[in-house]
Parts: sequence; C-alpha cells; structure tokens
Amino acid sequence: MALLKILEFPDPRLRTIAEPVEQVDNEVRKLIDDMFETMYDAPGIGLAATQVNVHKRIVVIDLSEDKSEPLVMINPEFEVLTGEEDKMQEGCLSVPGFYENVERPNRIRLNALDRDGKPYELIAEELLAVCIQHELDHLNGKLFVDHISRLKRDRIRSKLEKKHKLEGTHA
Ligand code: QAP
Ligand code: CO
Repeated sequence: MALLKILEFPDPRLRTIAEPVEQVDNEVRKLIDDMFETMYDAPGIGLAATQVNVHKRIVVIDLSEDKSEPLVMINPEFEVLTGEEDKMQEGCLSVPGFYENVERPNRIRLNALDRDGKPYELIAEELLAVCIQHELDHLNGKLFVDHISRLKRDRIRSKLEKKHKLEGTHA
C-alpha cells in the first residue's frame, strides 16, 4: 500500500470532472486500498479519487473512530429524500486547516458499486448524508468552499496560496 499526495485548493486539477469506472478490477481495488491508507493517515473521514489526482468516480468514507466502517462508493449517484437541511461544519483534506458551515439535505438515497463491482443502495442521514454529498461534489470538480461566500473563499484561497509558496521555498 502507499500514501498518495493530496491536491490542495486552489489547485485547478481539483476542478476535473471524474470519469465513470468501467471495470472494477484489481487496479481499482489497489487505488481504493491506497485511498483508505491515505485517508486514515491524515486522518480524515472521506476522500474522493479526484483529491489524489485520479479522475475516476471513486469515493472512500469511514465515520468510525477505529477504521471499522470502511465504505466504498464506485460510480455513486444520489437522490435527495427530504427538503430538510442540516447545517454542518465541513472541512476537507484538500482545504487543510479551514472549516465552514454548509447547508445540505440531511436524508439521501445512494446507489453505488462496492469494491467487488456489486451494486448496492444505502439510505443515509445526517453526517453520513452530508459526507457523501461532500465527496460526490469532488467527483464533479466542486469543493465545500464553493458553498460559502466569495469573501470567505477568497480569504481561504490567499492563505493557502501563501502556505504553498512557503512550502515551495523549503522543498
Ligand atoms: C469531508 O473531510 C467532510 O482541515 C471529509 O487539517 C468533513 O475528512 C464532510 C481534515 C466534515 C462533512 C463534514 C481536514 C484533516 C479532514 C483538515 C475530512 C485537516 C486535517 C477532513
Ligand atoms: Co473534501
């Protein structure tokens, strides 16, 4: 297994629209294993392939405290089940150090393939519903900062650009 490099906002590669997976084969499963390792190392609760510069429709999520509930979503699609929204503080491994409130529907139905390529359906609520929507946004080139004010987004962008410049001078 391997730790993958996570792209950070405002990297334009995070705006790529991911392609559907045609075959869930060993190469895809290796990527999924590396994505879990990368997410657990961070640590994080969700990671989309887009964030590691692989533009395929693959997401991994684990909301547990002890890595005990790994969820794999390949070619995921969701449908909103309620008009009710949850306002939740979101973060992102691609926007390190920043957290902002985002409102999203709090009950969804997900359809996806698992790591064996088998279709499944899942009704998700609250944090899981929010996390799935956040990760599926990545596959469409969207970030949680697109859901907040331009002022806040521009402040985050300039702080991260400063950080990246500093990292560049040390490398
Ligand atoms: C998406 O985010 C999410 O800033 C997953 O310095 C988060 O795993 C959906 C992380 C919250 C809904 C609610 C963020 C790690 C991890 C950071 C993550 C950081 C280190 C974020
Ligand atoms: Co994210």
